[in-house]
Amino acid sequence: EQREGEGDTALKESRPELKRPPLYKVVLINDDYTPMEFVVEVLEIFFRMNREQATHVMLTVHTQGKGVCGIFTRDIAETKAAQVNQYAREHEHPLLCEIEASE
Ligand code: TYC
Repeated sequence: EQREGEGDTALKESRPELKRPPLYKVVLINDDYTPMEFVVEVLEIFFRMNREQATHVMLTVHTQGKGVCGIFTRDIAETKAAQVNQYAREHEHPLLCEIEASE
């Protein structure tokens, strides 16, 4: 059992047990070289944020060292992180995107 309180409640109460998949945070890591504007564009393109949301997340990463771009199932999280890292390399920026378990 991954989450507390589920048990065999479904059987006892004949309530369907809806299993939620494990979730993963996609996080951006700060560095000294990637331009702020590029990070904002990445957040707009790959995480469908508007400029205000993207700027807020970028500044969180810049000041706190890392920040959450979104929370997804494992496949989606891995794909998003890989897409961001490939896009950053194509533009010769050291920007790093990682995933970490959530919950
Ligand atoms: N620290 C970078 C700068 O001052 C900006 C930056 C923000 C870089 C977020 C990476 O994930 C990042 N240009």
